[in-house]
Amino acid sequence: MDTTLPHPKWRLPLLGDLLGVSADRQIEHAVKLARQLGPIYVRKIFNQHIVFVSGADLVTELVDEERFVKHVAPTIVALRPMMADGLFTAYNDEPNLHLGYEVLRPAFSQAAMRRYHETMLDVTRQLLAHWDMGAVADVVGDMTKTTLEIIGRTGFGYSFDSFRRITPHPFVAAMIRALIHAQRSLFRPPVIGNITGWRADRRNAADIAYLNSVVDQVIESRSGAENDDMLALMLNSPLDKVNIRHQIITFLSGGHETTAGALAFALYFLAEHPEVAARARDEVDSVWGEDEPTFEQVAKLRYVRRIVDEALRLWPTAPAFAREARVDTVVGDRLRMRAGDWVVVLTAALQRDPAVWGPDADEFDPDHFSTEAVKGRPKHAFMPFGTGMRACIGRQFALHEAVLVLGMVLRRYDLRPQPDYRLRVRELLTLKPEGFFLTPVRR
Ligand code: MNH
Repeated sequence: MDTTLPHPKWRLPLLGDLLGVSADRQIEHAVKLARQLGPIYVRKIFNQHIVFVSGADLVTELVDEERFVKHVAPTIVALRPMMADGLFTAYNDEPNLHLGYEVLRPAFSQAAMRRYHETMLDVTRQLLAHWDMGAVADVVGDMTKTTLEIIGRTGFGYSFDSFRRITPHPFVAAMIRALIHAQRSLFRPPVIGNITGWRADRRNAADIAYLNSVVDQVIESRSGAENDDMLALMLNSPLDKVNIRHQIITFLSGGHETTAGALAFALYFLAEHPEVAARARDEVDSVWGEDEPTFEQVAKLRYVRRIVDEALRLWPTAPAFAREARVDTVVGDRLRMRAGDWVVVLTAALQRDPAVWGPDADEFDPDHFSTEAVKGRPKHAFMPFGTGMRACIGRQFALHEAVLVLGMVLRRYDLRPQPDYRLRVRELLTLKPEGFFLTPVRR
């Protein structure tokens, strides 16, 4: 790999550029470096050189599926103890990747979304009932309840009873610990880290065993009746039991974390921008009226959808993905790659590049997604759901869910932020606002 690219100054023989950058500040740091060093740079982390790309022209080459493919990067490999050859963590040549796609694609068709709509609505009603009590709302906690409940019930006919709990379901707690463990394992010094980390490893093994036991319960509680959700599709397929377990963990976690984060960021921006909230509410009132929305009416909220897009532009909750060269190739005349070499596409920086998004790239403005604005912009400057063959399978699911929830919330409440709150972002493989509360007040 070519290492003559711009790079940070500090180079320690053992740690590389890691000095002073904790495992849970990696994205923040990577974005800062992109601002200092430009659209492509290289970092040394331990003994590995990693290239970060955030320029739209370079990225436009990297999405070319003839030359590049998803790379299962170390951040994803770290999840394999939990998700093995499930769809997200599978290597490109694993048989269960292709079989899994074949089996699960129908669960993400438009017809399937139509079937999930009523359940999504029902969970949203529970959120509103909860917020009707008028207390200060823990936004990330409540969005997590909402999205976990939605994926549990639509995908697997299983409720975590999230809204009847004071503390998060133990499944969520175990998953968060497992994610923290995976994230930290990436920054363990080689060899010695495995010795000092044995206690954490043991804890993690217990957490994963617990996740598996919950999933087994989800499967057992299935009555066998006619059903066409994700679980039914898998149980009636050649996928083996162990792989089904890994797919379920993949969907339960991937299916709720990123969407909960996206909703929480959108609510943060709505609370900070009452003029945007007012315009969105006008749209909801005129398109939905007083009734509960039908499936078709959700996608008609064009402005609310732009709010979701804009929140995902500024804070892509899955903030990066990796691309691997399939052949020897050169990217933008400056990056020579051998087949198998890979780079990180830093969406979190790409989507704020002033060269593409203009001088107000850091400002929240849903009109960044007006028809005219979209027309004048390179297609690949916005990729919160990744790209190509292995782009997010849950994109339509997440968008339907997010627009539905925001529409229902906007129609019913004024959102009062805490006056002194400054946005802090928590990184746990995905991004979420930290310590963000607001008071929903009935109109
Ligand atoms: Mn989702 C892949 C972002 C919601 C299931 N998802 C990806 C990728 C991104 C992504 C980016 C590509 C990662 C990569 O290239 O390595 N996903 C999101 C975001 C949201 C989201 C920002 C919500 C907002 N994802 C969902 C939902 C589900 C889901 C909801 C399931 C119900 N996502 C997946 C799966 C993959 C994936 C499964 C793996 C696809 C693959 O690697 O082939």
